[in-house]
Amino acid sequence: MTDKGSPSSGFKILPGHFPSAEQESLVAQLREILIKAPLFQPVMPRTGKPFSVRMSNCGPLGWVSDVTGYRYQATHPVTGAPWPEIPDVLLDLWHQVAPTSPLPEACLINFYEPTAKMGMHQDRDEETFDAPVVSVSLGDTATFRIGSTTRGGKTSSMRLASGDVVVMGGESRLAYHGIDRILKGTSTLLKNGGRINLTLRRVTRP
Ligand code: MD3
Ligand code: FE
Repeated sequence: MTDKGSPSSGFKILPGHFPSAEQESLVAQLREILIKAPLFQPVMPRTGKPFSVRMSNCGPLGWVSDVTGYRYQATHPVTGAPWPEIPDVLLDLWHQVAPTSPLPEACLINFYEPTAKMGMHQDRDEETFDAPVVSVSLGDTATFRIGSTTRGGKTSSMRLASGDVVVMGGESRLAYHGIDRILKGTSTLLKNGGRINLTLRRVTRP
C-alpha cells in the first residue's frame, strides 16, 4: 500500500526504542565502521564554510557536501573506499518502522561535539521521498526543532535522547528541521561525550 500522506506514514517518535545494551552494541559496531570510513569535515557548497558536525556513512550510498554541492556517492570523499555495510540491527529497525518501503541505501552518521549544531534544512537530495527518513540518536540529548514544509513557519522543539528513534514519513518527510543544541553531559554512552545521529534513507527509485 502506498499510504503517502496518511497518518500511519507520518511523524513518529519512539522514545527509548533501543535499550542501553543495544546502544552499547551499536556504538561498538559504529567504531568499527568509523575505522574503515573515518569521520570527515563536510563544507558548505560555494562558501566552503565547514559544518560543525563531522560525518561518515555506511550503505551503498553516502551523503557528502563539498564546495561543488550536496550529493550521494558510493565512495568516501577522502579515502575513496566504498562505504561499509549498514549494520543488521539498523536494517531490522527499518523493517519494523517502514515495512513496505524499499531498503535504505544510505545511513548518514553525524557526530556532534557538545558545541555543534545543525541549521534548519529540508532533506531533499534523494530521488524519491516515498520512504520515510528513520533516525537513531545516541549519546548526549539534543534539542531538535521541526517546522513545516515551508521555511519560516511555526516550529516546535523536542528533546532527542540516547536510544530514541524518529520516523519522518508522509507530510513530515519534507519538513524543515535542525538541531539547536547538545545538552552536554546528559549521557555516558560515548566515553568522550557528544552525540551520534544515524539517518537511514532510501535514495533512488526502487
Ligand atoms: C525531519 N539530522 O542528517 S535527525 C540530517 O539529529 C539531520 O543529526 C539531525 O537532520 C540530527 O539531515 C536530525 C531527525 C530527522 C531526520 C530527518 C528528517 C528529522 C527529520 C527529515 C525530515 C524531517
Ligand atoms: Fe536533515
